[in-house]
Amino acid sequence: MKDSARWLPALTLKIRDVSLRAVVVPITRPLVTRVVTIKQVPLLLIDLHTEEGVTGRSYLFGYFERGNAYLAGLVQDIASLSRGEIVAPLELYAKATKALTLMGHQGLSLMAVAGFDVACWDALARAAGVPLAALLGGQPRRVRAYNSNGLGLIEPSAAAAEAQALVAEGGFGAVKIRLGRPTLAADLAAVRAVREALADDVLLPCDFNQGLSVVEAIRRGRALDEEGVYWIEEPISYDNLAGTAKVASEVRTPIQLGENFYGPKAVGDAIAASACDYMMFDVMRIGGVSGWLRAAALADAAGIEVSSHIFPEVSCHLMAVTPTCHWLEFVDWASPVLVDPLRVHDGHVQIPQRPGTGIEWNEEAIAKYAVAL
Ligand code: SMN
Ligand code: MG
Repeated sequence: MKDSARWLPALTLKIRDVSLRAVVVPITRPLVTRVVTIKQVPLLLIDLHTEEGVTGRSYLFGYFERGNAYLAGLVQDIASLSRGEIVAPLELYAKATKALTLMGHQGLSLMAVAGFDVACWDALARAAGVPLAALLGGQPRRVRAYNSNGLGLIEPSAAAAEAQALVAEGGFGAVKIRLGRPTLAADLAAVRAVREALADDVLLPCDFNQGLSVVEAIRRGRALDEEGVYWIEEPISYDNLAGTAKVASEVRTPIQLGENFYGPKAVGDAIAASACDYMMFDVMRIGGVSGWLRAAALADAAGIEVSSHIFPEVSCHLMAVTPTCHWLEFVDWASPVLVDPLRVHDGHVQIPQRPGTGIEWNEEAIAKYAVAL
């Protein structure tokens, strides 16, 4: 046994292997966006087994069914590489990203590293007997959330009714509307209908899902400056930082970017480019818990408020230790396969008072939604 292993006996876990399962889960409110229509979500469920009998859990979002299989191959490779190692997530993260260097530091390889990393941190928190937020030095508190289920590119009257229902579902203080209809007039009609239907103090961020050109983003952004939207998310292609910086300088409403940032370096690049006013991290793309902590430090240094992107079960713990914590994005997409889905009350998600992230698989549901890998 290594010295380091003797110093912290409670946290000494050794990696045995991972088991992976794929499910396709129906969602209650289908989401039509500018780039994709989501009616069901393919999830890759990860169980990280240790020699000590503690199991760490996480899940990845394959986006489409084959996506799960691509990710699964990489997660298995990372697990084989890590077999017999002590669960020291920062070291394993470094080792895995190094091993995948020639596959690239972004995209699928980083998503797979992230899935493995979250499972490692979950295992550690379970071994320590504390919620992940507590292991990271925070408190398992309540985190302010917006309801991001639904409110896609639908008719204005339907959007207005859906927005009211979404607020009522958990006393939410904000809901997000997707934009990027064929015309500015159509987007404005939807925003006005929804704004009208909501109380003045309910915030209304909007999301273009990268659908516009720089010129069109400035045109629509300036029009939205008059409509009471809280932020404008991904107006143009996510990796056009100079373009987004131009949009941000021409539009008064804060520009939100980040669900497609791959790793902390992307955060540094966006800060250097003054690309946006707000940031949101996706735990799968930012590099798991390890990647998030570093990304959050960079955002803090730049004075940028940080929200989360999907994965609310893990993100709530990370938001609790993010110095510039802003809004948690709440979606219930993974809820059907969880024993105890997140609870929302008064517009806040309560971090589960259980060891780890709180993710426990609902085996019956998994059997029902299982698909081949
Ligand atoms: C979104 C789009 C596609 C999948 C998940 C989420 C959206 C969001 O951009 O930010 O909620
Ligand atoms: Mg988005």
